[in-house]
Amino acid sequence: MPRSALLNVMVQAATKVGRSLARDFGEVENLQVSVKGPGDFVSSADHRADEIAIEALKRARPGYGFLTEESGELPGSDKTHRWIIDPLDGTTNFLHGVPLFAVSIALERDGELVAGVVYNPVLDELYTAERGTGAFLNGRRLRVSARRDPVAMMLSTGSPTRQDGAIRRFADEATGIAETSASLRVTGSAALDLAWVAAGRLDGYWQYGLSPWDVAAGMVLVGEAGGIVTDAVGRKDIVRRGDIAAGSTAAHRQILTTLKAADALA
Ligand code: 2AM
Ligand code: CA
Repeated sequence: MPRSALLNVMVQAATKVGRSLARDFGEVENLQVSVKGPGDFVSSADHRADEIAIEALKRARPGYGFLTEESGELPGSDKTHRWIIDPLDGTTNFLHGVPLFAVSIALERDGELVAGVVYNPVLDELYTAERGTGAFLNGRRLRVSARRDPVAMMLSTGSPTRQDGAIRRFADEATGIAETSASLRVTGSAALDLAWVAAGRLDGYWQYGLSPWDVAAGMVLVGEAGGIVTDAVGRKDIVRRGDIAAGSTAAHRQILTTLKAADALA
């Protein structure tokens, strides 16, 4: 199926950002062994990626506003459209030379997410979705996993930082999930976790403390792949609260039930 003009714009921006990230990632791998480490270099890679995304999207759709991790809110003359962008999701992986990172670009129209693109330039995996037309990986249609038995499921989460003060809850919930499913993963990229849920690689995913740019594109992917996305207690308002539970219907149910049981023990 040919891509819409809108998705073409988003894919062009994402692949341009991806090329810049991939180039800089090569340098980060070299800097691993330097005494100073790659920290400063990574924040400039992040800035470069942000600028490339904004410039490409501005050129294609001049009036649209932006919300990006690096630049914050940049209002446009068109008040109905806003790009929500994470130029480099999985920063810690990138910093450590782990190739699990992505650029994430979503479009919001009248406050609703209508399209999402997630691109990992190292694996050359391009995930695209537009509301009502399905989710795709490099042009191949995606469906969330069909596994129904929780003990066969592979689920994923993100670890809190020391500062979050949520390590105890994380440990309790991870224990609950590990006891009831086949396998637990912590990949370090919310955007890729959601893309992988859409692709049926992961059955489900949950995490706290996220921002809109971490999840906006991935939410469209999961929805268009037939999955469910809510906050961690089953409500719809994810982007405001910052916690997320996503998966196939069966995995989503399993996650919510397990989190509730683990939180009740706390
Ligand atoms: P980032 O790489 O762009 O920072 C890692 O668990 C995932 O959660 C990444 O997608 C990361 O995005 C995101 N994240 C957002 N806020 C975070 C925070 N305060 N601490 C750790 N990860 C965070
Ligand atoms: Ca992020």
